[in-house]
Amino acid sequence: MTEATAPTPEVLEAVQRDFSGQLADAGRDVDELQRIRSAFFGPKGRLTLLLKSVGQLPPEARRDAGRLTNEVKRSLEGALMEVLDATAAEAREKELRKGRLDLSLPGRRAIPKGSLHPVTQINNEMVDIFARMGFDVAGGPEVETDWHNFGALNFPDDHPARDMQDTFFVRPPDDRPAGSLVLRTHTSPVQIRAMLAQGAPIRIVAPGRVYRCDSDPTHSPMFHQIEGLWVDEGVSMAHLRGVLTGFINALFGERGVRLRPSFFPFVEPGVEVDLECVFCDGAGCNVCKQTGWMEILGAGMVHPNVLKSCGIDAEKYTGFAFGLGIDRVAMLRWAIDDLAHMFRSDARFLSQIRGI
Ligand code: 2U9
Repeated sequence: MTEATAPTPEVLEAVQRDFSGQLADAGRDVDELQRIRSAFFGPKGRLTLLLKSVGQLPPEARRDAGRLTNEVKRSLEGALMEVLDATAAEAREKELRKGRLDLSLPGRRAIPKGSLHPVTQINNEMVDIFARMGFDVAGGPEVETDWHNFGALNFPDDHPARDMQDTFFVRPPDDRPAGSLVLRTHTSPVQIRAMLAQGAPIRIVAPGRVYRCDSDPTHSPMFHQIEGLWVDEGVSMAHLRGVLTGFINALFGERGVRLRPSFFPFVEPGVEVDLECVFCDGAGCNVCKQTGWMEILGAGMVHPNVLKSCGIDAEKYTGFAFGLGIDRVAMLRWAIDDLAHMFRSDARFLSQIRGI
């Protein structure tokens, strides 16, 4: 509807009434409010046209009519903006309420915590025990020369460990006699390299992967060893017994330890070390085959030929060495009955072995 008449007070009053009625009917309907806005204040809006018509009035009437029309326009526009602002604020509040956090809801299930592999856990613990006794940690290659793996360790040329059946050959012996390469069968070559590089005195442990052609319920073609070596003036079997008893007590608690004579080409004399069975405390059970003892490691006084191979004066220096299978110790520690569990990567098994 357009105003045919000039903006007299009566006309403006009628426009005001009409506006107020429409505003009340519109409520919070944003589309309707926008329609009202353009109907009254848009380019062809009723108040816009009334303001324009002021120019057509006789000059003496223009000032009052202009002022009155502007006042009405400002007041109606203000009223409309108030409703529009309130409507927008309500809509915002509604949105915010939708996204509000409900702190009383139960929490999400925690992401399962990972853990170190049992072999890593035991390895770390063993390395810590030896580190506290002053041993350094050494490492070396897993592919070794025949000399570092066997020759320097006093293995005779015809020793059965050098057989194809026992050792993985990377470069077989017939390609280049004496130039064969093998996957190391023990970590002893690490100590050979350390003695060649550093000489004596030396006190190191060498943890790592080793390989043997063996696969059955108690043997895996790859397993983990930790070996140790202490060479200095006056090192004796008493030091060997003291260090290894201290190690076993730190790992398994105070329990009986015994040494039995044994033979390895790289030590003389050689011993096998037993500890009182961790399952029956020496009473005799199925695990220890009723003996009350379980074998845990091998050791001995380093053979003079081994010291000589590494350029160490065997008249001046003596030393002891030891070796043990880390996987086997982990199995004893947690009463694991099958070696295959160690290498299956089954999270259901691994998650049970946590924290020592
Ligand atoms: C050097 C000199 C001597 C390390 C030794 C053993 C005895 C031993 C076995 C335990 C279980 C291997 O993993 S296993 O099958 N090891 O019985 N190891 S003495 O003697 C050395 C090492 C390095 C230079």
